Amino acid sequence: MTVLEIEEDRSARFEALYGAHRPSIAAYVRRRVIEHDVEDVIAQVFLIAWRRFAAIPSPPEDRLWLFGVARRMVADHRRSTVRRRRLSQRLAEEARGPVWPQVGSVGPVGFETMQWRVDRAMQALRPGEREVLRLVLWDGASHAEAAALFGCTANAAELRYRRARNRFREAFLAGAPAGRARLQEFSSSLAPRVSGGAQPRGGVMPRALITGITGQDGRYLAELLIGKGYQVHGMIRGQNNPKGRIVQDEVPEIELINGDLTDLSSLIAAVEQVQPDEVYNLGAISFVKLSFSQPELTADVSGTGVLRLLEAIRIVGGTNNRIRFYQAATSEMFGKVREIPQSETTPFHPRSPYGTAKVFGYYTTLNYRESYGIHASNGILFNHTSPRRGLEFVERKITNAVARISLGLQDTVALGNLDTSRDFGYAGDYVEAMWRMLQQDDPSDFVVATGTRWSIRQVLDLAFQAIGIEDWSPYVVIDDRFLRPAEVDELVGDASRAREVLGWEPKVTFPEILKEMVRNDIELEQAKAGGRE
Ligand code: F7E
Repeated sequence: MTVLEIEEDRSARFEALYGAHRPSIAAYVRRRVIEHDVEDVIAQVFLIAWRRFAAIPSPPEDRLWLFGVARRMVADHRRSTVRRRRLSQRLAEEARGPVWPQVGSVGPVGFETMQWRVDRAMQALRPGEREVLRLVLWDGASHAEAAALFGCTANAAELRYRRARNRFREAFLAGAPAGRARLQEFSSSLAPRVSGGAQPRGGVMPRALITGITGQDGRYLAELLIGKGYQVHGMIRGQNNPKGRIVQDEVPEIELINGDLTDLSSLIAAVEQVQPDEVYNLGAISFVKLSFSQPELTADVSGTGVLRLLEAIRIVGGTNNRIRFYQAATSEMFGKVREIPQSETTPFHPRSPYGTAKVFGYYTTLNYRESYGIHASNGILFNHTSPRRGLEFVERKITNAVARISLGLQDTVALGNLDTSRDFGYAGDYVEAMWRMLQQDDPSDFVVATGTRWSIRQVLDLAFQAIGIEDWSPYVVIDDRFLRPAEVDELVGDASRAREVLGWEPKVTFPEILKEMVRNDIELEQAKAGGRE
């Protein structure tokens, strides 16, 4: 049974406006409620939307409103007496605890100090705001229950709650300058029923959401943050994505969440559910050569995807937005370079659909910082590598081929332009710079590079030397298939600003990491060959 079938003739306009959103609402609901209830919940969402169609605040076609209804339905669906009892028990336990554990660099705080800060912040609120916060946060009431008590719609109650929560945060911070991470943890641990997404969590770990979690940088960053005491959520695309299992085997602490940079509603849902302190946008179509054959998809994922994620952060974070954002910008934006070395002030001249998409992402990040005051930073990272680097990128392609040649599994390696040069660093060092950017008081943009330049010929020298071969020419063939319509000839970065402001330095040199990659590839190839025997 669907509402649309029953009511079709009564509102063509409704159908025109909302029919289009049915698939994404359905996908949203399906991800969150148990299978046999899905159709009912979707039908109810549309029934409510249809009944209140005329009263929907303008613009009436705002699909976010429809998602608001869906969220509340999902929240209602999930609510149970058992859950509610567990929640109040947990709140009572937390309130009794003598000490708030350490968060990041902030030391432990006695509960009394925390209580005092909370009381002060509560006193700074208007009576109506206090009422809604007490009801929803402390008593665990749903927005629908709050609405019944206030005599307004659930939607209005939710809005009122959000406003109150934001003002509370503001007042709390005014009394506790060092308490950003702790406050977010505190208020979100007390916000189990908000919009049906966030659930109560124990502890006081800061939360990070990482897009592109299955890539090289996502995996290094997740490990770094987990080591620093973060709860890490990795966004993953598609159903049963096999890469998800690989990542979880490698770093079991990561919690995976569904979402797609090409789907705004899934990003809103992810940000809503995770309630992150920090969002790292590492997701992209990152292979420059591929971007020439899939330019539109590249623009959508690597360019407009940034805009969508920032929109999700803007919408969920509300006024006085506390979510910090990192955008993985790139040296490819410099393209046909205007100066050597390239720094934060060097003009951009991208040479590929990938580069142009990243320039869009860069300026969008800047724009959300300036327009909405979001703590949003761009890391302009030069090439960085590791044993986890994808086999399509030149340096890993070379180390893997060298390993196979040394084991007699392959005779030659086919490459494109050997005369280009890049500034290569170690990915493990570069994720440290990302994190440092988000710990600054003010958002900004930083070049992250080693300042050293290596041509592809030099990469071949180093890799072949690792297996004792000085003259690699018999092993390398040039193949036009690996050439690009437009090339970036030489990149080398000036990371002085990152050094001065972030105190960041690369620790591993390129020859060191490349040697390690050859060793690792030999091991991998031996293991594979062993498995085949
Ligand atoms: O190419 C040349 C190729 O694909 C490097 C991405 O992580 O870094 C990376 O982009 C150079 C180019 O990386 C082959 O023409 C020669 O000049 O390894 P790449 P990239 O294009 O520099 C930046 C910072 C990013 O942001 C990107 O996401 O090597 N080259 N022969 C070759 N490249 C490849 N892939 N394969 C060859 O056979």
